[in-house]
Amino acid sequence: MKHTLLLTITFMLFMCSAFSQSVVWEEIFLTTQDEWTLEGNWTYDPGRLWMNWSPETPNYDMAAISPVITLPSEAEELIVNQYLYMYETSTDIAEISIITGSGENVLWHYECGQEGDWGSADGTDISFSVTEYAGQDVQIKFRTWGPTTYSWWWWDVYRISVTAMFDNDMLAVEVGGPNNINEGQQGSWTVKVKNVGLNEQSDYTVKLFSHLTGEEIGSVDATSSLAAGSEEEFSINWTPGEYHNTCLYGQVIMDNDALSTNNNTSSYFVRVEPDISYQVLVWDNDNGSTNTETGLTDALDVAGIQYTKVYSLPADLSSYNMIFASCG
Ligand SMILES: [Ca+2]
Ligand SMILES: [Ca+2]
Repeated sequence: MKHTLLLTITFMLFMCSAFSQSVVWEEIFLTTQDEWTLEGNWTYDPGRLWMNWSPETPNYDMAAISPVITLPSEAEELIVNQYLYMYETSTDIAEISIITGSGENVLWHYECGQEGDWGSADGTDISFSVTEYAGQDVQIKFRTWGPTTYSWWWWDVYRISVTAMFDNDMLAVEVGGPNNINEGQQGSWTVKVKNVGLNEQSDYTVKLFSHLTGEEIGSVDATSSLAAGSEEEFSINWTPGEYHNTCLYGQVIMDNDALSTNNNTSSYFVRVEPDISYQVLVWDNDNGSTNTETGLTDALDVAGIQYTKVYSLPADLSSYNMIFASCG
């Protein structure tokens, strides 16, 4: 009985921590990585940091070392999203370490030359507790060594993040609703928020803004309590005036919120249609290629703009106000 109870409590604590972590630092390698130290075959491409087998190098020992990361006192986990892709069996080693003011500790030691590939090609998470380094300045080090880089294909690192667990932290998740509406017409958008802290919350406000004008579209106060790890959606109405394109974003505001970097959602495109009718033609003229025009039609679809798609150009184009052609 005691054991069952203890297990249940441990499980609940684990569940709670798993649902209540805030991302306090994240790197997804979309911009140049000047602040990283990249040795040997480690390099950067938009979307990943990676070590390639080429140029073939004997007796190699190559590391990629992150800039200094200041871990908050509530730091919980380091999460690495990666893929190790091996070519042949050998004695190569891959390691992930954490460098602190007092030295270097190995978090992960993997005999890649023997064990082979690790993770899936589009990235698999591996996580490490960093509670013992909380409050410190650290660096993350990816290192591999062995007889020759020829035994590798490559090692991809797609994303590195550090999570923390705060008592009070609200997260603005996303905006939902129409992408296309007529000027003067009322629409309703939702802002989803999540309580990623440990405490229940009831005293917070959710707002919706337009990027183009900076206008605050609406504001709603929470009326009930939100448990740790739970999400809630708030509806906000908007009757846009003149036609324009904009992006909306949601915001959550709470007095004692511990982390402000997660209080805004990403942008949500909205097109306010003018009160005129117009005809759009998409001429798919790419010799049967199926994807040449999709960037175009996807953009029109997202904007909610109706169009007629044809494979040969009509003789009479006088009814169209806009004509797009894909060539190939
Ligand atoms: Ca927050
Ligand atoms: Ca086509």
